[in-house]
Amino acid sequence: MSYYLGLDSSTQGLKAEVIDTAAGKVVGSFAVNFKNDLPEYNSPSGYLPNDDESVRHADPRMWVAALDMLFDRMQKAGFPMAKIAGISGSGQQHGSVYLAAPIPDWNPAQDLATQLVPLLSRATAPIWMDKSTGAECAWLTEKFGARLRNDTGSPAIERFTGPQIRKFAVNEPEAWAKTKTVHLVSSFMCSVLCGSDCPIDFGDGAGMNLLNLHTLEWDPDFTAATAPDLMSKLPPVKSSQTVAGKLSAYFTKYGMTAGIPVVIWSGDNPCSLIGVGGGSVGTAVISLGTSDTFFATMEDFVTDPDGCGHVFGNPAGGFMSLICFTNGSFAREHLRDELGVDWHFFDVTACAETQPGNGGRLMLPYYEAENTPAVQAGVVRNFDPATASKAEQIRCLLESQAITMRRHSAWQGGGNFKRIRVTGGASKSATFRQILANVFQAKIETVSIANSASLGAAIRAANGIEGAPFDELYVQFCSAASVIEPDPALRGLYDGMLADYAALEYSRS
Ligand code: XUL
Repeated sequence: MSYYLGLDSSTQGLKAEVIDTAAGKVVGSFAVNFKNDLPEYNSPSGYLPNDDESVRHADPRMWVAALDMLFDRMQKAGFPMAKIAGISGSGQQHGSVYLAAPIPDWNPAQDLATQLVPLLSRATAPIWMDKSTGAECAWLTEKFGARLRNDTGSPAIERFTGPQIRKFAVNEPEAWAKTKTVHLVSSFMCSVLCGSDCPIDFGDGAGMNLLNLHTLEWDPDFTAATAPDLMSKLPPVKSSQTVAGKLSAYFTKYGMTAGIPVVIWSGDNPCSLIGVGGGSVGTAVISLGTSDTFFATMEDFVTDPDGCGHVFGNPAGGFMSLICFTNGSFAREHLRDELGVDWHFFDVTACAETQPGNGGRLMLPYYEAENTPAVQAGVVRNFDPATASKAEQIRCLLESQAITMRRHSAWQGGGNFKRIRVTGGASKSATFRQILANVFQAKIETVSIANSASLGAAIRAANGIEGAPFDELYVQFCSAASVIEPDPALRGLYDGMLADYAALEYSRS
């Protein structure tokens, strides 16, 4: 019997899924929530308060305290910890941890958070929500132009780790000089498990503006320009199937077996791609969260000519795309509050009362500054909302969100996916799923496991350790829970609206 543990160190907490590959089922799901379980870190949403709204840093002690708490919880719940044969993990992408000393083999007499303090060269870790590196991005763009995008898969992006490292090195040169290692959240948590520094994988490494995706090595020009001596401070970068190390004996206090293999961690989006069974060509994934993300396995390495999308390493080999739409559930919640309706009206009644196409009504739903395309906040409609019913305004938002996803995923085949798997809170809405099916003219499938990143990590552990092929693991753990077929009669309608949407976008820029 082989149990594999997948961990997900996410913005709001730490989650775990354990899979049994012999029985083909999930045998345990556990979680620690930063707001409810670790209030002493003053980070209810996963980051520390800051007077500057653009700055979003987290306390890395909270991440390791969550690890102690999670394992303690699993053991106290009677979970057979000794049956875990291997571990991998997923981390919120782009966040970075700065260490002045190597990760040691931990002393079981003290907790992890206490032992971490003397190792840190920077008390806090910038996370993916940080938007404070505009100047650094401008500098890197000026220096490298399109080369940055062509070689790393992304233009300079505020939340990406390279610009974040540069800001720290320029503003705090003494602390930078003391820094011996810069970890991502993923490689940091993996190192904590192993009690020694571990590498970064191609999936998460590609979110740094530092990894050359043609050579799959740290790019000497980008690293040299980003910060002094950066190359010597980065962990090695390795394939996502690498066994990074062995579990530290520290964790035997939770009943785990010292020395079991730990597969290199990856980013949460690469792990989710695996967790929803999307690691091979042909399936795209839409994750409907605060932001909506669209990601897919890529046939070839291509970059977004508009500079909005990203390319990351695919943990199953090759590459994956990722496009992030800031105004996802954020916009849906905003409109729902504005109209004063409940979720049942929003998710069910509104679409039942209106027709596909909705009289051609479209909107650019930029309730807050949008990533894709990169524009300031400001909602634009091609109609006067005073002339439309609440139901028509809601259908307009959902159809516009589906159309912008199709439009901005076209660079990597967005119009041609025949199967799309949807996850995230808003994927519960069957009407939104039907709109997505019609706009993309693709089957829309849901999956039964909500925590796709931790499930993906567990699958990656089974693949990396047992050698179980991903396709077999997808059949075991990622089957579709529901399928919605597109209505082929609506193809022409939405092709036309796609062109109208593009015209509306141009009219704004
Ligand atoms: C992706 C990104 C987010 C974080 C969330 O580029 O910034 O999806 O990974 O955890």
